[in-house]
Amino acid sequence: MKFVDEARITVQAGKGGNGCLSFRREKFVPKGGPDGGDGGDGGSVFLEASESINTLIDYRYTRHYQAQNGEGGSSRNCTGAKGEDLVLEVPVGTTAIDEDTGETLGDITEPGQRLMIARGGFHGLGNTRYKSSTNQAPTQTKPGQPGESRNIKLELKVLADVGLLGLPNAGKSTFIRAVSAAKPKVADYPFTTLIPNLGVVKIENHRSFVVADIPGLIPGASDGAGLGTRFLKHLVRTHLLLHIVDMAPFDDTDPAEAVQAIADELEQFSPGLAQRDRWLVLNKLDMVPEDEREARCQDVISRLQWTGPVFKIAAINKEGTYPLCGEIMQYIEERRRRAEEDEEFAERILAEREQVEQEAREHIEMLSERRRQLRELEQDDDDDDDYDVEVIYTRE
Ligand SMILES: Nc1nc2c(ncn2[C@@H]2O[C@H](COP(=O)(O)OP(=O)(O)OP(=O)(O)O)[C@@H](O)[C@H]2O)c(=O)[nH]1
Ligand SMILES: [Mg+2]
Repeated sequence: MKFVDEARITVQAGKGGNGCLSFRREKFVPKGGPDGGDGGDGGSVFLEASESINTLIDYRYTRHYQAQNGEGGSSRNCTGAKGEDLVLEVPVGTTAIDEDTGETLGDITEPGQRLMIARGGFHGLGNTRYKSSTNQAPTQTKPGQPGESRNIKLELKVLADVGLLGLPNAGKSTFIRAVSAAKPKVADYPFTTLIPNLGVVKIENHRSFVVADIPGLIPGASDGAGLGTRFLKHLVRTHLLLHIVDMAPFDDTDPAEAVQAIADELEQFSPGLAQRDRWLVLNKLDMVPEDEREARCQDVISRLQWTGPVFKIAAINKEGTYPLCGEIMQYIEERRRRAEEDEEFAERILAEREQVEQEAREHIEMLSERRRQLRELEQDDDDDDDYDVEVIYTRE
């Protein structure tokens, strides 16, 4: 699922330093010539692509960015120092748009690529520059130019790093509300979420990941029951799946059976996706009396013979969600790092993705083929009806 992450910032490049008005005054040099130096250029503002950032969330918190001004020139023909450039790190894939003109300033597509989004002001000129044969003592100087100022919209198409799985009502949307600024609808009835939505989870500066909340799955979903499994295709590119389990279902569904049912649907949809790392997130523990919690969790874990990571949370009051997000962030960073260092690992991830993509496509095609056949059958049934009527008619 492509989701556009946006941030609006204002950038101000540095002003150029003013030129200096000065004359050489030394002992024995009563009428020294002009010696006012030029100013320094103002610093510019750049975007630079970084592979270690994958969302624009930091730019929603700090919105104004200013590069340094150039210093003014001084006497003895000293040129002022150039203002330092300001480099803003953004994820690969970011597009910068000038909000006021609508003009696209550029796309950042390669790691390390730089794009200037506000040019620093040109330096001013000192009076030395104006010396000529006819003017030996110029008093003219030029001030530094102002730096460019722009309102910039940053846009990034993000993909989910983490996918949420679970029965309807398990608390998937509540979880995404607890950990991100996304506000999907939450309600105490199944199928509240009808379309997938994404949330960006910020751990700290430059550390964030994206979670996809998809509609709940029910047994038979891979055959089209409920809203079906087609939304699972949005999880193809995730690194990790969180399996959210309602530990206090009002209809007394067995949580272990609920987990197994979803795992079966996942397997039907794509065996490759079923192999992906999946963490168990036992939710709504605020509804379980404290002295029963451990036993109830343990019971589910042992009946599932679950050996992977397990987290115990109450999404509604954010209990346990912060440590979970910390672990997710670490896991994703670790995978990214490994993919950078270990070529074989990176290739394996790609191959797995392709396999899942292929399986997802085949499954979705199979379902639409089946629907087509069903429609044809219904059509045939209609024909039969017509036929029956005809027979009755001839008999009469
Ligand atoms: N007590 C309690 N209630 C919760 C918790 N998490 C979610 N709920 C409630 O469970 C109900 C379902 O939550 P949702 O977040 O809408 O569930 P969902 O998994 O997104 O459901 P669908 O969108 O239908 O698939 C809501 O009434 C939530 O308030 C929790 O930790 N504790
Ligand atoms: Mg929901």
